[in-house]
Amino acid sequence: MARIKDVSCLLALLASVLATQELAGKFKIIGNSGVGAMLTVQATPDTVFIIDKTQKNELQVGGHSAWATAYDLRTNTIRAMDIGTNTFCAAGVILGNGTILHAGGDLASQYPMDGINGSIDGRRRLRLLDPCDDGNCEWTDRADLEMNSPRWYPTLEVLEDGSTIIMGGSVKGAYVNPEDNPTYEYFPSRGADRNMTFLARTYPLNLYPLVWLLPDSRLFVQADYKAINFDHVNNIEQDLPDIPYSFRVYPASAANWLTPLTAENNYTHTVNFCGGVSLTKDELIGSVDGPPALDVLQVAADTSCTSLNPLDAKPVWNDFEPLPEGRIMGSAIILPDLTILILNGAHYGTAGYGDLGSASWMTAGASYAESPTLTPIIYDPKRPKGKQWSSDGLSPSTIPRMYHSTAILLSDGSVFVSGSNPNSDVVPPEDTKYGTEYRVEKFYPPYFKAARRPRPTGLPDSLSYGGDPFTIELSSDDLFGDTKNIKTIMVTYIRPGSSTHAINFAQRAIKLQWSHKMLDNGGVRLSVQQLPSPTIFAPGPALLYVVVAGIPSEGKFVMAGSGKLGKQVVRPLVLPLVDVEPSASDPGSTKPVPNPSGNPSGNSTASSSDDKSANISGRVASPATLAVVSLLTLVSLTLL
Ligand SMILES: [Cu+2]
Repeated sequence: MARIKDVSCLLALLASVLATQELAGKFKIIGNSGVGAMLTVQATPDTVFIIDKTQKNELQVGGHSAWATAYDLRTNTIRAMDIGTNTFCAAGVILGNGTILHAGGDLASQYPMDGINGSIDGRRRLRLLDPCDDGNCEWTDRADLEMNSPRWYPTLEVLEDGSTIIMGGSVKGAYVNPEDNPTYEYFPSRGADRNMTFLARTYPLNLYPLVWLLPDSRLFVQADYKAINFDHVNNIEQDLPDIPYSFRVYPASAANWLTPLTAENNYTHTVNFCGGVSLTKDELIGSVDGPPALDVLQVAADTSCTSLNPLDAKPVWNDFEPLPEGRIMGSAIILPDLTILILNGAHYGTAGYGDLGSASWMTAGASYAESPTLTPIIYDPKRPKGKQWSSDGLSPSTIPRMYHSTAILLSDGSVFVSGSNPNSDVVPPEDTKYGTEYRVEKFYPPYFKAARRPRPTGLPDSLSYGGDPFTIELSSDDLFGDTKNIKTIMVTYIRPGSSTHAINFAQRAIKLQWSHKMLDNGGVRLSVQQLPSPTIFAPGPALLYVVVAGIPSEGKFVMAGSGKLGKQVVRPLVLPLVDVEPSASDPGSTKPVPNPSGNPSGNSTASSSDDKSANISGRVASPATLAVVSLLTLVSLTLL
């Protein structure tokens, strides 16, 4: 009996492995968010926290409609969470101590709701959550925890001490900024609001300014067609060239990301924008609180992609391969193999929505966007020109993800895709073209083809700034039985960020250098560098992956820095010792063969296009087949 039970367990395991392999490149509907997923964030292994605006969701909590849930990834079930203030179009980050901060929002219940479903003015509110997987954490949403001033559509970016800057926003909601708040402040507070000229100069196209922390502690900031490097401590703005072709900030909502930071690219910070809306401010805006000045449903989304190194001596915008199809509201997700996935969004229009009937051209319900971009696309700069963007092997979603959609990378390497609600309240899908969407999907990138994922051991719980390397081990099976795969190993550390409005606040990735030593059992021990500095990778939790032959391990949430807010200890970075190449005749060799790059995979975005490791489909098939064969062998051995 025991043997039959073992066999059935193995067969069940094999079936589930094969079923997951089948999902590579596809979407799968996994559950229901309970509330509109306007913002999603994950900071513990098994739970995604979801925040909506105040609206009449059927799900109830505390005697009113819920507008926040915790989504359990183990069971695909939700728990309603009680937030009393209006969270409409706020922003979120994970602070350096692992606490989630959600800041800003809109006026109390300005939408057609009954008193029971009303909310409190959320424009100044700071909501905090110490995330958990056991169902025992709740949002702190208290009147004594507020910002200096009201902020609807503010931007958050985590700073090198794990605190956050809170930048800009509007005093109240509209299509674009109707009543500017051109100031910034911090959490924890550093005192009164400080004026920011750039925000005044980019009004009214300055909602959710696009911001990244730079290695010199300044911030790159982009809004309207303008960009600056911003010394927020001394309030000094350095003008950068205008961004070409189209505006990228909300409501153009171009896909945007920071190039993964690697030793090969010298941790050069490169900001990237793809898509958007190629209109001038005057063409787009009639009045700041009215609908767009023209029929935006006829305005095709831009295809251009452009990037900038803000700290270059003479920064210039560099075009790179355009998108094969124009896209607004695309969410750019840095995957564990450091390719860039873009999904969600639309072919025409802009972000936002209006009151039905407020413009004669409104034929997509309340939505200012039309024609969903259902097919995801992956950018890999190591592929040949003309193929760097590719949807090969990727299937479209069946669910339009229009305005108020979200996407975040999960620890298993899949992407949690949710939201879409270009409506002022809950509207069932049967009542309008783009209704309130509660269905949650996972998108499975191509590496899910693998039958087995690497299972590194010895992953640390935290990374320091500088200091000695840490040690991890991979087995022979983790190398898919082939020591040649050692040269493909990447250790990547990714902060998925907090997703809202096609922005993942604080998303960034770094590739860590390593050296290796063969073990007698055919495995390998890696010595891996710590983080270079808190301005390059700010404190707080992020996912650590080990990628072999393009197949990532499960990511582990690992704390960057001390786990506390405040100045971080930074020590000299000790790089891993000179690498030791494996030798076919002597796998345990310690022959000191220098490794010129310090990391043999060479997987930086600046790498040459002939690096075969970039070919995802090519590198997945072999190990996947091997692993299925070994599992089948195990099954047949058990049967004997
Ligand atoms: Cu919004």
